[in-house]
Amino acid sequence: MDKHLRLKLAIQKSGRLTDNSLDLLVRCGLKYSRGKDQLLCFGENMPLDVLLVRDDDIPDLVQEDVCDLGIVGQNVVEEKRLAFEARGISPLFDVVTTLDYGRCRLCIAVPDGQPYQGAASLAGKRIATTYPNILTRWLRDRGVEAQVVTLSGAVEIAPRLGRADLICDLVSTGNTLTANHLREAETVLESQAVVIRTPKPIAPEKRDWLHRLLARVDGVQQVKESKYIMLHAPREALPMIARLLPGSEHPTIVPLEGTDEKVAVHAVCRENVFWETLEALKAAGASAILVLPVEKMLP
Ligand code: PRT
Ligand code: ZN
Repeated sequence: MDKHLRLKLAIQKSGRLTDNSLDLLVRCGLKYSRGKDQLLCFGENMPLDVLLVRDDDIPDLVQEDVCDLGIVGQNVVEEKRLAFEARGISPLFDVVTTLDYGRCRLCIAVPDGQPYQGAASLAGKRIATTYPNILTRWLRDRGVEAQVVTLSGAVEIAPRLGRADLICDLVSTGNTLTANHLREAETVLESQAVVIRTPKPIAPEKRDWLHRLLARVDGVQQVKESKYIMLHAPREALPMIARLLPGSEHPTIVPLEGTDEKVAVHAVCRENVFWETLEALKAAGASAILVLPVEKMLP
C-alpha cells in the first residue's frame, strides 16, 4: 500500500507511557514489527505506523501533520496548547479519548514547615516548574502575581538550591515530594494519558481505519472494568436485582426449564463487580451467581 495511505500514530519512545501504549495497541489487534532503529513500529495487519518519540514532541508531530494521532499525557497536551495560543498559533490537535493510565496531578508544593494560606499567599513568590503556561494561566485566573521560574527538569530540588520559593510539578505517589521535604498545597491540573488527533480532514483511504482504531480503543477501555454476570433469580426479585447490577442497562431474562418462578439473568456490568455486590444480590434472592471477564466489546 502507498506509504502515504498509512495512518501515523506517535507514542512515547521510552518512559512511563510506553508499555501501556504498546499494550493498548496490541489489545486493539495490532501486530507490529519494530524497525532496527527502534524509532518505528510497522503495523503488519493494519495500515498503521507507530512512531516512537519523546513525549514532548507528540503534540508537535500532530500539529505539523506528520502524525494523524498521538498518545500523550493531558499535561503535555495542555501545556503545548497554551504555548501555541500564547504565540498566536491555533493548536491543531484535539483530545478524542481519555485513557486509563498515566494518571498524575500537577501540584503546587511548598517546603515543609512553611505555611500555605491559599493562592493569594503566592503573590511575589518564585515558583519553579516545567509547565510555565499551565501555571501562568492558573495564577492569572486567580489574580495572583507570582514569578514563574521555568526549568527543564529537577524541579523538586529548586527550593533547596535557592532558585525558587516553591514548585509546581507532577505528582503521582507523592514520594518525590516527601523525599525533598515538600508538601502538596494545590492541584493545578489532573492528568492522564489521552489520544489526540489532527482536526484536519484525513484522506478517505485512511479515515476508515482511523475510525476503526478509535472504536477499538474505546472498546478496550470499556472492557477493562466490564464483567458478564449470570445468575438465577425469583421473578418477583427482578426489579431489585436489576438495581443492584452495577453499570448495566438492560439485563437479558431467560426462562429456566422446569420452573416458572425462577429465571436466569445475564447482564454486562460496565463497572467492577465486588464481593459486596454479590452478597447483596444473594440477599435479594439470587443464586448460582457467576461473574465472567469480558474479552472484547464493540459498542
Ligand atoms: O523522554 P521523555 O521526554 O519522553 O519522557 P519524560 O521524562 O518527559 O516523561 P515521563 O516518562 O517521566 O512521563 C511521561 C508522562 O507520564 C507525563 O507527561 C505524565 O503525563 C505521566 N506521569 C504520570 C508522570 C508521573 N505520573 C510522574 N510521577 N510524569 C512524571 N512523573 C514524575 C514527576 O515529574 C516527579 O519527578 O515523577 C516524580 C513524582 O512521582 P511520585 O510518584 O514520587 O509522586
Ligand atoms: Zn518529556
